Amino acid sequence: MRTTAEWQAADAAHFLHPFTDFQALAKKGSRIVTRAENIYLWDSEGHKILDAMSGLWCVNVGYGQEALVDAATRQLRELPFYNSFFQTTTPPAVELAELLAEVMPPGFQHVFYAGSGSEGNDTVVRMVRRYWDLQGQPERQVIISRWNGYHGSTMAGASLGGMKYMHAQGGLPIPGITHIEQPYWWLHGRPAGLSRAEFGLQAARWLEAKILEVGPDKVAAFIAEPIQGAGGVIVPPETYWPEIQRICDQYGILLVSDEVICGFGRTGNWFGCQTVGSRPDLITFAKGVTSGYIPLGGVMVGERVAKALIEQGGEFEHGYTYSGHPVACAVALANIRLIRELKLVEHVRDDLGPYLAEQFAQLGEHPLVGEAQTCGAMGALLLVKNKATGEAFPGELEVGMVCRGHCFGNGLIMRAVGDRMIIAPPLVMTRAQVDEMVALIRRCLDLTLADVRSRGWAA
Ligand code: PXG
Repeated sequence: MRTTAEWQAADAAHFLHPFTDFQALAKKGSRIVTRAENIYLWDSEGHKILDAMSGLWCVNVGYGQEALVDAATRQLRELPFYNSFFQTTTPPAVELAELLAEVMPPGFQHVFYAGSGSEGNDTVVRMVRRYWDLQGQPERQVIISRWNGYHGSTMAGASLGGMKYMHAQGGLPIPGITHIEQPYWWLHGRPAGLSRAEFGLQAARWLEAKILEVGPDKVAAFIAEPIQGAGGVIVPPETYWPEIQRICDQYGILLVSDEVICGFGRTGNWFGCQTVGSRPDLITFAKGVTSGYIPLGGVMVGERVAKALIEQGGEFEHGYTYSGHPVACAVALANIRLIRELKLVEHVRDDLGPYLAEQFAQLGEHPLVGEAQTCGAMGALLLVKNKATGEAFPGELEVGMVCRGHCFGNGLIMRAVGDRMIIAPPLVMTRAQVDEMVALIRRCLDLTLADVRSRGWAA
């Protein structure tokens, strides 16, 4: 076995990591994660780490689930690959399509497979525009999405996403994609003196204003995450989604629910749209569909779009080599069956979610925390300079990164999105493990507070 330093040297010499300053990482050296079990990781130095991010929002059933390993190895022996292009199919791809239709909200009977969430959203763009072509309204091209939404890193995914720093590299967004502001009450509603409920309606009506600005006959779809994930676990006010649904219905535009993070139990229902009460036409999924054990993504296609594509569409000129990959589908089957067997959706809804909400409400009392939010098995703590006034730390101080450093140092993986410290632990997490995680978070908040005080950043 190589030493940590040897792994780091080889890593720096050859591996360009995603979303990374290559030179800075080469200087610092990567953390080498070598194995995992349940909700824990171990690094090459033997440190045990509580993974409160489920890998990258994906390991819903936790690490080390033999049923998934068995499904993969069995399928690798039986039929490691065959395509689904030329009028062929494979048993795992068919069985998974059937099972997805069972667990999806009513009205979803068809799936288009991709290899990732980004690819799924590329499919969404193609499919939405094709749908309107088939309706005889080819001028309906524009897709509306939100600033600080995340929809992936391909050309279409990054364009749909509202990360300006991504748009700045590569000439994005691609044509026909436009953004509205996000339903982030703390940032946009609170300073304006609006209640959460008032702000939720206002934020939804930004969609209506944008539709009217673009021209209702030119708008194809609205895409959004039920709860923003990578944007910082931003839970919208309860008034937001019903109003979004009303607007989509009124103007006849398609609603796309990007459930790459919210899908497969994360919010305490099978899908986030069930938690927020929306009725999407298309659902993008990835991550939790296989608990990240192997890549798979795709789009569930609701009745309205499926009918047009099937009955009027002729050939749909789109697909990927790995659409319906038999090994990925076999793992997804085992994963979804395990989610059912372990009753993980119910566990999040009735036990883990409520308990986490209680614990986060207590963390919300910490002097450094301005706002604590959870939804099912995801949560965020906003770090503020002044708890009484809600004054933020100046962005350049990167206080979230300071806190994240303390988390790493104390065996906890928590993500920093600006000053929001976020978690999305494996859904198998027990109450005792929540206690363990919350004690670690509290310790890291205390260390961060001491740190920012000693730097003179806060009183
Ligand atoms: N949609 C959503 C809602 C996502 O969260 C994607 C699409 C793209 O999926 P792929 O499989 O192409 O990565 C995602 C991915 C982060 C982080 O830092 C989040 C994601 C990916 C990478 C980093 O929180 N989400």
